[in-house]
Amino acid sequence: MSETIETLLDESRLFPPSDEFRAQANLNDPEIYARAAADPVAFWEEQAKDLDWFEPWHTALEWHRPFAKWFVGGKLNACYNCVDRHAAGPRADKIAILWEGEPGEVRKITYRELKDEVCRIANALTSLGVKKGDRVCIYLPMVPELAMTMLACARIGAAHSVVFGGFSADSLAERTNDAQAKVIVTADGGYRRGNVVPLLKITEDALSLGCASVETVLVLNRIGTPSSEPRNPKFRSWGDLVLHQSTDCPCEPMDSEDLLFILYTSGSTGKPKGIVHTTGGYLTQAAVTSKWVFDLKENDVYFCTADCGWVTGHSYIVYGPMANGATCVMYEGAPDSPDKDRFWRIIERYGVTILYTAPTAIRAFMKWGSEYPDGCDLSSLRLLGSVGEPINPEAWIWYHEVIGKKRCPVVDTWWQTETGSIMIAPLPGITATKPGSATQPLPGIVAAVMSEDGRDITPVHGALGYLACADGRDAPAKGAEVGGILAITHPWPGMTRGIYGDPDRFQKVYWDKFPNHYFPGDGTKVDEDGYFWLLGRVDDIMLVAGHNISTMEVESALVDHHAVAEAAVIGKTHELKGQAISAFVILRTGASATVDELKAHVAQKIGALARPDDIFLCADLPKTRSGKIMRRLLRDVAEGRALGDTTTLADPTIVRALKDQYEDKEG
Ligand code: 6R9
Repeated sequence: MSETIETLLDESRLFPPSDEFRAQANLNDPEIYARAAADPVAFWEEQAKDLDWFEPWHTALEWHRPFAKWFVGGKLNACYNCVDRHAAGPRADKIAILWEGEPGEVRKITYRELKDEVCRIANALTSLGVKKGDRVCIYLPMVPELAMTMLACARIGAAHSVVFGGFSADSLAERTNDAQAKVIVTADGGYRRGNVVPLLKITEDALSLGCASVETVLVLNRIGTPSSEPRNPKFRSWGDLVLHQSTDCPCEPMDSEDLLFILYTSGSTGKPKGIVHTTGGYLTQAAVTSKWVFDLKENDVYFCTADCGWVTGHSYIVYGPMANGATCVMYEGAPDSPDKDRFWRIIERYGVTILYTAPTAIRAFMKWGSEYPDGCDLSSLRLLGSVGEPINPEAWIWYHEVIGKKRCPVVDTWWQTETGSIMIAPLPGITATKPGSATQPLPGIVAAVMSEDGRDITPVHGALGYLACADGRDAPAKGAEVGGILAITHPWPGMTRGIYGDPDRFQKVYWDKFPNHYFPGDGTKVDEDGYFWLLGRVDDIMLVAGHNISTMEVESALVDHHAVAEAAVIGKTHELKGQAISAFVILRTGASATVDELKAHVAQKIGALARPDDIFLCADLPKTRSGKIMRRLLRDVAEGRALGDTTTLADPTIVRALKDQYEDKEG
């Protein structure tokens, strides 16, 4: 990480918007920042008016830290805003979803057709007894029915909890039980890199672990294998239940603060947190940030490469773009299937104008070589986005030059499952970008950099550089950066309303760190222009290929193996994935297990995404006198650095021996 910081701070290139882009941009007057800052609540009220409300709100914000309520008293329906209002107007025959399956099938679904499909699914769920307030777990591959089922839930007022298809039976069962889901919607399988992911089999395994709340499993036939015949009395097939349903289904009027969805994200304790989002505030921010940050317009063909199993797929495949009536490209599979030019072929085929992807993918494309994008016509592109982890300047420049041909603004967007929507990002018609910086908080968002001891050290920017720090102390010299911990200091509409069923944990994880601010868990620097440089997590969460995985979660999976006595897991800097999972394991006396067996055990417990890259079997781990494992030193060992401060260790010889052994093994 220290190397990353150094490369970031050397970065001084500036990319102002071109005159041509600025002239056509949705936002091009910097005055919006000052207007929003003058009264953020009034500003967000203005944005909420872009949505269709059945009944207006009476109070814009009720704030009882840490719980916010936005647009209180207002009634609306997210599905109505994303589907019906387009299907009923001039966008009825506009393509909403342009889908490509990994094997190559294409489906083009208009807003009118989308409404019919969503209504059928909504009626099917209602026929299964799903009512407003119930939870539905969605465990589907990236097929249109995934987005449709999310919208169908929103239509009838049921909350969805989408579980990414790469999660294991244990993870699916844990999430299903925590949400007390009544129905699981899954498929017989999905395609990934030419293989079939056996989602139905995994769902069966999850049920056999005990999912008492589940009354029905609705099974989509994606693969079409004979084994997809329902084997369990709870299973109902899509063909029997959905296809003959009526295409009429009213939209449930939802209170602005009614639950829209739960999405699980990794927590430092290992137990996933069910992040709660409600309707009015979430949808307002998702919709408006799509328009601002991606400069989304009527004729755009927008391609976000995320999976709907993550928040990016929720806010920037489904809710944000569709609230704007956009055409969204959705792709089922891997970027290198059948070949490493799959994304570029998709862009060429459909004339994609906006691409939103992740640094881990960009680094893989760089490694594969420019010949893949160079072999395709990418001239339709006009804007590029990045999300999920810090983007290193080298990857940023490659993205800008090789994919964007230096024509397309690059928007690096910082946000989280918990924030609901983008928080820190450039406005492409206004902001001059710097490679590696997400630039500034969006209008209406107020962020700060805090010291470890909780002081607000945000530089207050004046015409000649810094005037002072927010806490009144001396300003840093011009040219210096201020480093610390990111905080969000004012409530925002898309903020999570809590952890499902666990208000104490919500308070503890996000609100105890600073007396008045939200603590996202990220480190940041702010430079002399007031630009934020997000530096990764400051807690025990790893960002592996952009996916959050807690060290504790992987450690628990390892010690769950009968041969393991103790395990310590760290995120080790990795060229492509950002971080790779590296584990140090002590086996029980007399027990034996191979490294491959332990890796497979973790994949089976959590999912393939958590499989450690390397496992090092050792005799001892470095611990403090109070018995805490010092992961910082294990990172030094794994990354081949000189050992940091070892004075607090109970026995400093352990880590030195470990380092020698590790280096012997690495050769
Ligand atoms: C949207 C999403 C959130 C964590 C977040 C941070 C990291 C995301 C980033 C970024 C630097 C960016 N992160 N975007 N770090 N620059 N542009 O990824 O949500 O899966 O909840 O992850 O990802 O560490 O705290 P989520």
